[in-house]
Amino acid sequence: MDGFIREFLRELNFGQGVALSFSSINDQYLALARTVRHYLMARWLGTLRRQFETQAKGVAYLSAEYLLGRQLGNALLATGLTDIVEEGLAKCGIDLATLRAQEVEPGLGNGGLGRLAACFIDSLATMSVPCVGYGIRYEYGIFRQTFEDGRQVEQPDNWLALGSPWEFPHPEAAQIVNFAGHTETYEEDGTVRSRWIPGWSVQAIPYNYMVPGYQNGRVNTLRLWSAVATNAFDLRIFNSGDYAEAVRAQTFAENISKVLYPEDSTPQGKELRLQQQYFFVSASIHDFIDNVLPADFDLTHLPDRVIFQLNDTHPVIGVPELMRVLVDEKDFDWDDAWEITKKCFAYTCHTLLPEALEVWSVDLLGRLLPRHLEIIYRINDEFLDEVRERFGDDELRIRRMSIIAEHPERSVRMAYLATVAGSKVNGVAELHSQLLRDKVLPDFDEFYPGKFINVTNGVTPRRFIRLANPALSELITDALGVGWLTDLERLRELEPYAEDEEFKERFRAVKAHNKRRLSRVLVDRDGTSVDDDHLLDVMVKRLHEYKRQTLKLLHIVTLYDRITSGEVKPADIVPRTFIFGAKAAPGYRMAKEIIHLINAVGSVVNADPAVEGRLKVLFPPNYNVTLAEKVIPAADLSEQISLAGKEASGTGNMKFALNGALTIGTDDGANIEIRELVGDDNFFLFGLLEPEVEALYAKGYVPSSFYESDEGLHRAIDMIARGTFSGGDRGVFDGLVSNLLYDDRFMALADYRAYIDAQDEVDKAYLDEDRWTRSAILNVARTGFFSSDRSMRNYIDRIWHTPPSF
Ligand code: 475
Repeated sequence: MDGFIREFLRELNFGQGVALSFSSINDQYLALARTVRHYLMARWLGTLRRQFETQAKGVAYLSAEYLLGRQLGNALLATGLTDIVEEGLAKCGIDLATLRAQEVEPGLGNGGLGRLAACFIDSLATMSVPCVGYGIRYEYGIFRQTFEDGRQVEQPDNWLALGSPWEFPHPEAAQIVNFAGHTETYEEDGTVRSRWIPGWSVQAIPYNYMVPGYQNGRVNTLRLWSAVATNAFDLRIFNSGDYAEAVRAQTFAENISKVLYPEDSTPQGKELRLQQQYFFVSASIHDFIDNVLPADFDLTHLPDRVIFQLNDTHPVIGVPELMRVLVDEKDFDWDDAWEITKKCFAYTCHTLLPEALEVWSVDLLGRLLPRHLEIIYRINDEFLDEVRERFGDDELRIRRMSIIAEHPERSVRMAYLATVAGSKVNGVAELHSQLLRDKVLPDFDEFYPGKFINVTNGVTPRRFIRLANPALSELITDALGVGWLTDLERLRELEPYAEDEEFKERFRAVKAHNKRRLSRVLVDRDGTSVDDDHLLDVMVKRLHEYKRQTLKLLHIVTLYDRITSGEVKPADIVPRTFIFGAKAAPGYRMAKEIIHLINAVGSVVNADPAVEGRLKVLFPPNYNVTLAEKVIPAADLSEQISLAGKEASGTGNMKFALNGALTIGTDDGANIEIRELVGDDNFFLFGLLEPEVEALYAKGYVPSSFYESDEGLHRAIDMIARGTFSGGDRGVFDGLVSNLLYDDRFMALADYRAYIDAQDEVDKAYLDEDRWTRSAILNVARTGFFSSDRSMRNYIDRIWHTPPSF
């Protein structure tokens, strides 16, 4: 420990340049972070050296998003230094928890997809599998959400402002990324070839981040790219004397990595977004070839060294880019290049919503990446020839399968390109993968037998159990000993403890402790609190109509109505605190109206003495990974209520179950697998099944008929429409109410009655404390399957073939 104190004070004095007695909390945090990273440095360098020596095959994970969460706690856990550091700091009069709270989380992702990438790279490091995560170092991550009069207001997330002790810039390893211009043909050795004469270029500067394995001596790398203007570009303009123009060019270049697009699941087709995608993918592919492979490497063998995993379609432009590198830069002939490329990519799809499938207009793509468009056309021509060979001139089929869509405008379907190029295509939960094959890409499934597989998502137990829930972790370790954190199926051994009175008592104490801890956090950040004896009912996820936060609201309004109308006495209702956490994409109007309504309902319910102590609605702003780590361990009930067939997987659902919350959920995404594992008795299932949803759409869904025929629903909607939550003003939520009554694309009204009935069952179950605890323990014991280590094992065995290295 003395060694640690010495190192820490040295960092504070010589790194940060302050004396302990004059240091701010931020000084102390930065010095501590740098001290901790020293302890990881030897492992990192060792990993890089061994990687270079063995040249083992590795994963290059290509993702536009990494929603990492805070780094300090995870780094301490990985090194096993937490206790020493805590005691050492205490000797200096410093509280570790205070320094941990000082860290601003890198919010370089929107939601599930970005958080999944962060869980996956954690698991790969822990499993000693070679992996480089490639992405973008956004200067501004996901916006900070505030509320003004109940409405969402977005603030810039300047996460780098107070210093960024976890990153290592490497300007010497910069890559040049070209854009625009034109292509020209030329003749060489009697063949006609094409080449790209780019119009402008930017530099991509890599910033490296450590990805420490859990106490295994390995540290992998996350390499995020930042855009700056190229020197050459600047110089030319500077020399022409136009200083102002030169500075403008610099700003233009730096815009590329300026900000994360806050749309989740709804691509906007913006040019800057395509620039971001090509920027990081091109830099990454070149980086891998230049810096990870030896100088004399024969790229014929590239598939033996790397698999580029495409995290959704955002990096799919990497397919024509690798073709361009091989054919135009490395002189491969087309067919050989295509054989190599097909083996080097695999594609994960994360959605089923048609509007979420990314397309780029040929016009835009041709302007920004003219050579890539040519390559895509040739890939498509040869692919469609193969289709014709198999199926004859089935023109409808050809149109359906073409990578190039003709309507409403000519555009490139990125999911199709990824499917044609990828060695495997995977969905993220059983149902999702099934629907992907049957509904989204059926022609491709027929054409490529065996290409489509399922890999159910997972979450890292290091962050989401050990770090987020130390009290539960200690209880588990007391029962099972060590080792379960890297072998999560061992949680099964907890099953007998579901009948053990002493264990149950301790389990309840853990939940109570986590509720108090959450309450303190909420008091500090928003001046709200959670009541100890309330059932804590939580819905945290992006705000989306298909996720149906509105259905949750209808339940709350119904309970409120039952009390205020005198139908039930306040004392006869199970007291609940509801917590919402959700950001809406800034341009998604309906989502923003739903946020407004949640806040409006909260204001009225929380201020009404008639329900005091019985119902409380909290909506802490700016839900992020940091808050998730406090909310999830405290929850009793996990809300997973998407319309069946719409949520690809969900990963929050897994985190809740692993932390001993019971799920109320539809037959959707990974909910299905959770229920199968925990058992029907320990899961509250409700709602239409996916085929029933389809049947109802087909026959013509009339939401108002549900409103007409269900009194509870009628009353709840009328309360909103009447202005109960808007000071009597009927206009405020008119759009939202009309949408529910006359459109309701995601069938909240159709599922309302089943949901309310299931919630009434929840109340009954909660009143039986013993039964509830038993179920909660069984949820923990039976969901070890959802470790992202297991997901990674599936990818490794079935897609990547990248065994652990050392
Ligand atoms: C699914 N994000 C979850 C999770 O597999 C699933 C899309 C476009 C631009 C930016 N972000 C996105 C997503 O599509 C996304 O997060 N999808 C989610 O991926 C991990 O568990 O069901 O909705």
